[in-house]
Amino acid sequence: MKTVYSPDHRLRNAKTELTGGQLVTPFECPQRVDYVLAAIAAQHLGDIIAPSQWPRALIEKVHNPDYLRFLDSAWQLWIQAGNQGEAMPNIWPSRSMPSQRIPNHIDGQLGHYSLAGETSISLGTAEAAWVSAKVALSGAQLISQSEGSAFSLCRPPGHHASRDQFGGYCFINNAAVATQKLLDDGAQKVAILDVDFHHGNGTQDIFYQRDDVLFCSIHGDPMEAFPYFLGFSDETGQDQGQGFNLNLPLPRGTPYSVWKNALTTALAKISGFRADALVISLGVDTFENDPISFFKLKSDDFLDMGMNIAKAGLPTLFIMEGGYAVEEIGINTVNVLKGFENLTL
Ligand code: Q9C
Ligand code: ZN
Repeated sequence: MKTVYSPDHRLRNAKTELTGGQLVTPFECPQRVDYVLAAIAAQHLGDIIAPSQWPRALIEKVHNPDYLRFLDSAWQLWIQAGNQGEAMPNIWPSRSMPSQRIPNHIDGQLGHYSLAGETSISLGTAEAAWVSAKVALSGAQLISQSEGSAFSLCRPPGHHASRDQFGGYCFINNAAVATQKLLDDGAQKVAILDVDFHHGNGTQDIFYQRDDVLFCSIHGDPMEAFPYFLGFSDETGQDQGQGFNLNLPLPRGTPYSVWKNALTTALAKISGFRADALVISLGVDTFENDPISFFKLKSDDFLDMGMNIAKAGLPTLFIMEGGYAVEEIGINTVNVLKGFENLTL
């Protein structure tokens, strides 16, 4: 399987994440990709290729142009306002003051355009997010050109980003960008299976009213886990999209034996949808030793996960999302891809 990768992910190198009332070195760090690349080489997964350039218009199909302009300008506005640290939101248009106005001040803009407060914007963040989206688009192009599978080694991740909000370490929704590209290239229907530990709230929201994209997600119960306010099992889609969204929340301590039953349920839904292509939001933060998650998957379980995904028999694009047990992220990620290939070959 080919991997699309760019070293420019390193432009995202924030120094601060707000967690537990402290500013810590972000869990979502550049070294994550180093470990995935090392495992791709060690396991002989296949060629590593650079992304192409793509028009901004392709990203504007799933993100609002004003949000993208905000991303491009946020760091400069933040510095011009005299700030010393990295840009972080600390006030939002919340229930009691639900304003639609977009403030002039950067502090107000950060609140308008964010859905969580842990993720800081630093110098180079926007540039890295754009490159990550290009990695996703080039992966989608491989699938459109009849590659049976491909891996977009995206960083920063994307599945928490909505049309006009960043958060949860995500800025541009790479899986949504790739899905829309597959549709533009001729796919009639695309299924997305999000196996990251966290619910893919951004991806769900972007496609919630559509019947040409089925979104399925297996994740930590939002009553107990980020993003807390979306990802419940009664969210099944809206209007034309009614019936095209499937959430499978699972409790603390879930082992693979139970997780696998949810996978079977999701794959049955995907089979009934009769998609032309499958996009996997591949987070490996379901791993037992992940520092911010609470499932109990073991490294070998990711091989079985990949094998079962292959049974869908669809052209499949894997998009890198989360995974924060940095030293194991490589083997866990490549195990999914190897498991997929072992059944396909
Ligand atoms: N104390 C992805 O996996 N909350 N994002 C972290 C840590 C945010 C995860 C709390 C988690 C976001 C792409
Ligand atoms: Zn995650």
